Amino acid sequence: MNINAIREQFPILHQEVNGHPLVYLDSAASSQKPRSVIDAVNRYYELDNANVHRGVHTLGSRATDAYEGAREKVAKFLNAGAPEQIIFTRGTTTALNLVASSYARSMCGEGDEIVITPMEHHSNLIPWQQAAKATGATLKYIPLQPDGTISLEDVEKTITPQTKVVSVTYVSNVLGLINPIKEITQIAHRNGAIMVVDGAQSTPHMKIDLQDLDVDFYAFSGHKMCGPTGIGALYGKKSLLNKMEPIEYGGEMIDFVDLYESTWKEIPYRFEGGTPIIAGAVGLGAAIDFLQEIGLDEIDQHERRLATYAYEKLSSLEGITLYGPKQNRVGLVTFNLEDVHPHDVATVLDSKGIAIRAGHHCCQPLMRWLNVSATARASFYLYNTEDEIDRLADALLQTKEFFGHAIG
Ligand code: 7TS
Repeated sequence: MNINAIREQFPILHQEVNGHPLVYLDSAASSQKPRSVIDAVNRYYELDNANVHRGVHTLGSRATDAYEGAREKVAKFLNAGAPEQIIFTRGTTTALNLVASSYARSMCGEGDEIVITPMEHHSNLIPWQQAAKATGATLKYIPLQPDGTISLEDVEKTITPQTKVVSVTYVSNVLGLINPIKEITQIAHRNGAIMVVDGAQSTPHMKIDLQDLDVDFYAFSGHKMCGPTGIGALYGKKSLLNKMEPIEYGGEMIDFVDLYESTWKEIPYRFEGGTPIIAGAVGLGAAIDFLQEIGLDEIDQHERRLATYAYEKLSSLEGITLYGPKQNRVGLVTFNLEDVHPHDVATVLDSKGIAIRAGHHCCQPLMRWLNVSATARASFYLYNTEDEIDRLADALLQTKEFFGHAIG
């Protein structure tokens, strides 16, 4: 991977922030966008913009082709099978809410179980809490090992024949670890449960093969993988999607409407009520082209190298605590500096042009499990370099010294 050539393609990276060259280490929150994605969205608005699936005019056909072409790209990118198994949504949050509201609420009842983990992002936790409350099902958690990983013995113990849904994140946005999704899926299926995967932090960084994983639903966001905000998707197995009721009603999703009764279109359209996110889908398609041209395996390896480098570099700092396992981690490092609040760490780093995230990362139960109220997190993507990690480490050293003097 030629990092300089890649960086050249991201206009936003070439600026100074607070008098220093920008070091963007917050891609787990949202990634930056390459010129090709920005241009694809602009080009769509400049040349092809119209509503989809209705007009007989030329722009309407071009817009429809662009939108449906993006769906095909997503399906191929994830090895999803058929394009109609891809439902465009606003992102991971909307996709997971769709499964929890439509599938889980109609399939779960008293005595049934929904199984998740304490490391879930709120987007993969609250929808299941609410579904459990609405249906009388029991919400159960696979416990975490001391380093934050989950063991397959615990998965075997937690999932039972009463379990209807298991929903787990592929990659933790705090611990940086990769969960054994294929194995958990097999255990879920053996017990007659369906497997839902939160792919928000995996899709941007590693090759995903949904047919090989055999998961039932998979959710992800475009904005974390070089695409625009406001677009993502839910993948579902056809047999399950065909059984599901829409959760939004209106234009685009109907077949026949009468005064008192209506029927729905086939999948995926029945889940895409209203004018869809056309320009967003076009941008997502361009992001997929961009990532595939570089190669997901290359990106994955580059990030693992950065994560290992960052883990080693940061762990040599005195008074730092790093969270999550040392091995098998993707491109992020979550940490705390002794006696310095993570918000103060992020503020000092920002003054040096370094963007990291501080807070609970939408994982309050996980913060409680870690026994902290918040952490700092540096997250990497294909455009980050080892030099930038050196700048992070130097800035953290200065932060420690600054606060050490302030306290002392
Ligand atoms: N699931 C995981 C694992 C995530 O990391 C996020 C966003 C979401 C779901 C929600 O994605 P959205 O696109 O629908 O918002 N995570 C983060 C983060 O770690 N910092 O900011 C957003």
